[in-house]
Amino acid sequence: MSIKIYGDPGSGSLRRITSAAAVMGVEIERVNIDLFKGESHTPEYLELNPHGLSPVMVDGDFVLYESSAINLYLAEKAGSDLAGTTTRERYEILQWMFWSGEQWRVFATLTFDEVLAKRFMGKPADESIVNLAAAKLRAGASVLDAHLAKHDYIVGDRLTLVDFDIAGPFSQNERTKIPLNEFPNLVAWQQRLLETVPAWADTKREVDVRIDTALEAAGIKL
Ligand SMILES: N[C@@H](CCC(=O)N[C@@H](CS)C(=O)NCC(=O)O)C(=O)O
Repeated sequence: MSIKIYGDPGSGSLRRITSAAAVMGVEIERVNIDLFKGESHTPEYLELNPHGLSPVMVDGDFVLYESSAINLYLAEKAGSDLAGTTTRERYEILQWMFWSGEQWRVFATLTFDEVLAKRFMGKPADESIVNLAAAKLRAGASVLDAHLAKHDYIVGDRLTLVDFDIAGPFSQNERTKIPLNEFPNLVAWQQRLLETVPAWADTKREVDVRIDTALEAAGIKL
């Protein structure tokens, strides 16, 4: 039975899973949901994830949400080293994953909601939220930038799942204008991922086409 992944092709979180699955050679069946049409809030979808968020994984009778948890599950199933091979490596990956969820991506998502999602609803962005998120992102980015001055990847000088987690905000930064380009080592690491991990480049194109097409259809110029 195939592993189903529900998500919108424009989602940076779906991208974290589809990229990791491709690198790990895990076959997945994509189930498209349209977030612009609110399809993560239908009664059927809320049975899968009562938070109304995507992506969601369904593997037989096992339903799992949160992209990092899904990636860890897929890595364990595939016996992949992307989740780390030693105790130290595994816990460093978890450390950065928790940090990324609580202190990093959340501010990129907040910016997306203000700058993009609200435009689709015909509402203006709340600049105080955008500014707060930018300050938080700058604080995180300056630590990442110093870390990446000494390392090619986030953990262990090779690609792991947490590179996709922390790179997630790059999925929308050209549109949301979050301040990532001020940090040269962060940008160089992102470029390295795009050049050395074909799935990361493929999924960037998928996100760009999906969001840019939706913006054009709605007549929104950023
Ligand atoms: N922490 C979650 C983030 C999930 C999330 O923010 N998903 C967004 C798309 S990237 C979503 O489903 N938004 C729909 C909504 O807010 O209604 C994960 O890592 O999977």
